[in-house]
Amino acid sequence: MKKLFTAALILAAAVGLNAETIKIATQSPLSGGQTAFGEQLKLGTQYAIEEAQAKFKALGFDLQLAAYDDQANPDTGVSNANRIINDPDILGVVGHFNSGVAIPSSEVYKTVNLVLVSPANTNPKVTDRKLPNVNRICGRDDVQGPAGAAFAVNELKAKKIFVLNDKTAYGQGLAQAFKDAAVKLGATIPDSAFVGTEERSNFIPVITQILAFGPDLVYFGGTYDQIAPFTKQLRERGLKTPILGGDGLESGDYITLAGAANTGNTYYTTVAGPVSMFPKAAALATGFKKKFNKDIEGFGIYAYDCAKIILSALESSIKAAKGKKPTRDAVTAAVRAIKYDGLTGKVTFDDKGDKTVAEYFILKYAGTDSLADNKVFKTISQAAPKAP
Ligand code: ABU
Repeated sequence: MKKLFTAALILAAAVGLNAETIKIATQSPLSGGQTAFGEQLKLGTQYAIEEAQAKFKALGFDLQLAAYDDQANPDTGVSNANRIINDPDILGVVGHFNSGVAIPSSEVYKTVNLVLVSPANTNPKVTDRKLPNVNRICGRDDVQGPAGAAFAVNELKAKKIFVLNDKTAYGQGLAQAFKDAAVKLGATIPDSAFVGTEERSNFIPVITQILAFGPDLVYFGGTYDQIAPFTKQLRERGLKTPILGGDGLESGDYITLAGAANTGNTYYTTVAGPVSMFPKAAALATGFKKKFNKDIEGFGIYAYDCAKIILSALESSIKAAKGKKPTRDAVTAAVRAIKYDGLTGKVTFDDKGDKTVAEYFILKYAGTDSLADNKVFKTISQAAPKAP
């Protein structure tokens, strides 16, 4: 009888019947205007998880993705975060896309020391709170904003700049960082030319203000779903000056939404460089297209690396626990200590969870129908600023 029981156990292990479940969650907008970004984040993570499933099965674990739609909304993110911390199988989170959602949601993860690794959140406050469970592999807006300002003033020779923002933690913070740096470099940006708007469709009132001001550059701290209709309406009213934005502007959906207004006079800085900047991501790009019938974009590659970092931390924690399911505390500590050579470069984290040295890219929309045609003007590698 005992022999039969042992044989049944071996057979069950072999076919994975008694494998314990480990889940990695994603939180990103999977509905609403920023779905293109949210999907990249989810699918990049899914790709890494599916690649690792056989390896984890051999370790005795059934590895799964738990994808949550935070709708780019802080309340939804927090509500999902409460569901996530109450699922004991979830040992790590890749997310969020929006800093304004990541900041309150990460306070919830902190209560159980659940690790978060972000491919996209750029607001300084995400890591300046020094939470032990919060990390990001992308750069920060207090570097991205000044990089955009230097490009606008020194390269595009902008002197009079109108600055818009979407009133989110990301857009407002980035626009402020841009403005402060541009003014220091000699640009003119009076208070009347620094405007926050949550408008998504009718930009005529603010365009009237812009036309009256007569800028030689318009900066917009926001995301593609808002900037594309703004661009269309601005161009329809005859203003041909360059538009510059941050990483929220980098999406294939900007091209679709801007339509005929995608004329090649739109520039952006980004913290998640395009596929062309990462030769090691070529196989991922091909596999992603085959699996999901979509082109991978910068945030998809960064999400893949975030998931791989959590997977690597899980593996080392399982080993340290002699094959048992690791604790959230163990995985969180292993992520912070990681030395990871990813598709986007080498990752180590500083004492507040920032990538020790992050990359920033400056690009121009090519005016074609492919994001991959956009030209990289400049790449900057910079150490994360210290917390205030
Ligand atoms: N950095 C991309 C835009 C999202 C955010 O940080 O809110």
